Amino acid sequence: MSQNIESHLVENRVIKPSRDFSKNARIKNMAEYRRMHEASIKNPAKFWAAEAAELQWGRKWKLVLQWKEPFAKWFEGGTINAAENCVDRHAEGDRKNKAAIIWEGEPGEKRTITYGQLRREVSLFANVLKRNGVKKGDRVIIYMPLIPEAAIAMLACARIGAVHSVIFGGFSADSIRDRVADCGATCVVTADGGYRRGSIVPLKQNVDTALAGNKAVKRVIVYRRANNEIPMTKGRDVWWHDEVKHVKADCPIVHHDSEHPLFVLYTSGSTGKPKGILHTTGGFLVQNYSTSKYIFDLREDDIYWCTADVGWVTGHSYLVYGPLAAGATCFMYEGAPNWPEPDRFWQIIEEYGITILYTAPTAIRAFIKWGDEWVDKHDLSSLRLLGSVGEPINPEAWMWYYRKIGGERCPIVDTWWQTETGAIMISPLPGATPLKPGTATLPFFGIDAAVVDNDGKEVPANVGGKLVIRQPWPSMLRTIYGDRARYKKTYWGEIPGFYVSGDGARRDKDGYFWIVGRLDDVLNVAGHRLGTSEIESALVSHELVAEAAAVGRPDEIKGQGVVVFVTLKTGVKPSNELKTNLRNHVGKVIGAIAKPDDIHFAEALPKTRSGKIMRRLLKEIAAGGEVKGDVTTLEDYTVLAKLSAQE
Ligand code: 7RM
Repeated sequence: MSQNIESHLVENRVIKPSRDFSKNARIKNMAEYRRMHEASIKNPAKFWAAEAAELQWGRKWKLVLQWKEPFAKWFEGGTINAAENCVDRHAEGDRKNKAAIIWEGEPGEKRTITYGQLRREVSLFANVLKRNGVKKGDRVIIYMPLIPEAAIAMLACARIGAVHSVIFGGFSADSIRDRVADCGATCVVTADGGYRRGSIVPLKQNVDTALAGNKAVKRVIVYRRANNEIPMTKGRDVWWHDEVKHVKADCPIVHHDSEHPLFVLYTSGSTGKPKGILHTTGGFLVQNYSTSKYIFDLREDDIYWCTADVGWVTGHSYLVYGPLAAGATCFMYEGAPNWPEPDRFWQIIEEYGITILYTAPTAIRAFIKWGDEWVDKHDLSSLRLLGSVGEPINPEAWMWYYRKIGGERCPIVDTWWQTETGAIMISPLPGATPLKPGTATLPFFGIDAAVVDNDGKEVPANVGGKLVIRQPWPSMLRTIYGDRARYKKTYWGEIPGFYVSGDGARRDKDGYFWIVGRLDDVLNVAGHRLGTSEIESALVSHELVAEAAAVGRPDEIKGQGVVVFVTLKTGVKPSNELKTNLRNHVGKVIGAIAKPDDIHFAEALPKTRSGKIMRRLLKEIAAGGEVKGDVTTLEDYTVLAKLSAQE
């Protein structure tokens, strides 16, 4: 039996960057990319030092990298302040009155905050934190709606060297309780409530439930957002708007060690129990600044919109730290994409003249499902660059995004990275890389990515294996909070010297990386190891299918049978005939080996709050059992009940 993952899906479409885009891009062609990438792999310290030099440091570093596997120190001896780089640096000179954040609330309120104003807001709140006893190194939980104050609170922590841990506004009291305890937080920043699909999420109430019996948390600072009635616990709870009245708008910058912790973020991964991923300051900032600049091709007049919530890593890296370090104008929207109607995103793009849109495949598949008529109502001609992150993007969804949203004018950067990697690792460069729908293409500068077998040996083209990184990079996680042994074992214990990502991948003849899914999800059918993404993409390429998830089910003869859960486009009726058609369609696109044994039609698939399909749960359903695993990261519990109940 082969240990490698097999690949059967063939994608031949290639889309070259337009001359117009390349002309103005920082990296203009593949020769330039290859030359720079090669040099950066031979001497990563040189590349990263040049990028770091574009930021503001208190004291310059002595050593770019100190590597004692698996522990890295980047920019050793240097001191830096993330808030200074994201805010103060732009608050003087030409960008002082430039919009840093443009925000729209779900009910429709609009706010614009310039860099000058952002410095004032961040400084005020940093002083509020200090006034409330928060000191350098203390952990602060941020549990907020997607409002500017979420970013302000993060940057205020960074300013004084407090370590933030942002928790999704969609998570429950239980999730808060676990995370507060795990990171030993002493302060919680929250809001009375936040808006989601027209109703109010009771954030403060969840915090109260989570903190029942907790003695470690001394302060809860509450921002008034939704005006819902909430109780305030005397001696513990204070209002944000009252507190700022007592402090000055002047909070001088203190530079922290480059390796000073910036934040802990709990992974809401689709498998297992959440881990507290720890990131530090200098390296995180450098790689996020650098990737924002090269991959999103940021320009002074761009209005850049990353649709991620601050509660997941994309919100940290590409809604706050990366683009602000680059002095960009960031758009932020609080609510749901289908509120009040499924065209909210397109309306926003038209109204604000968004130029760069960075979103997730789960959202793109939802838009396809809702129908083109919602897109057709709007003028999207301001867009010039599109991005995708979070899951493999099915080639058909990619084509729709390219044609329907990008008007065949905008390059798509399909960016592969993880909470653990802290910043983008594999991605096209929009002015240089010829695109193929469904692949994140090639590694960023300084990133030594490879696809290897169990012994760490690179596999030939089009053979699947483990996606690894063979050299440390600046924004890599430093540890799992409070558990160095688990860090070592999980990421560096499998293949000596290599970071193991947990993803399966293959490289094509051009060296492009195709992610075939999480290795825990790989199917084993009659000795053939099949990644989930190819089967799913084959289904999504059928005109009636919106979304699909493939899992294995124990099979006496084949080892595993293929079971798929399929969501149909709005208005399409499920039928047995359609099942037969879909089975044959997969057979035609991939081959008989991947033909599903079972097809379940589902109204919706179980997903994490960040939109990743939770195949682990579907696997339990496919095997005919109940769902027993951890479901705390599930977005919508009713989806599970509906799936289990149906035939
Ligand atoms: C940024 C983020 C990480 C996992 C990762 C992959 C999957 C993310 C892509 C992707 C294919 C992509 N962090 N993933 N981006 N797969 N193509 N462009 O998502 O920690 O929440 O998830 O997400 O499996 O390991 S994360």
